[in-house]
Amino acid sequence: MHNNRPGVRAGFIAALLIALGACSRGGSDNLADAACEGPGIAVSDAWMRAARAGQPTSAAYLTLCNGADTDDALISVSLAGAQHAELHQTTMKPNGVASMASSPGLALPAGATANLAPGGAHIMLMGLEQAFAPGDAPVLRLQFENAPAMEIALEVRSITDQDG
Ligand SMILES: [Cu+2]
Repeated sequence: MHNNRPGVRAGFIAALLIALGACSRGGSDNLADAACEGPGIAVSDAWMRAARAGQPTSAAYLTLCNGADTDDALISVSLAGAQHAELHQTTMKPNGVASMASSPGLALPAGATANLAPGGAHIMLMGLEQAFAPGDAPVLRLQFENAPAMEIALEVRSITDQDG
């Protein structure tokens, strides 16, 4: 039976190293370890929550993969049909209440993948001028510190019950 022990311990140490690696990134907790191959920045899984007519706000999410050799940052976003869009970060307070604040930019180190997903970083869409329904393809414009600006069509998903 005790033959199993080294395996168990190795597994525990591996888990510990993964946890330490996650902490050492210091604040960039949206970064994932998924491999990212160039050239340039690639966007995937870009979507926004559907919005009814008259609804003032919604949120958009996406995955950014910086395949370039240089660090970059997402510094500005805008959406056709929304007066204003900005990067937000949702955090959980000690009392369990979620709150969000605008963040100045999203760091994209060379080779890193950043996930904007419900409960974390997101693109806040404000001053909506129209409804957004599944089947629409609103255009999101992304501006980076170094890479050229990019326009992508968002998939609209009928999830409206939650902010962030
Ligand atoms: Cu927000």
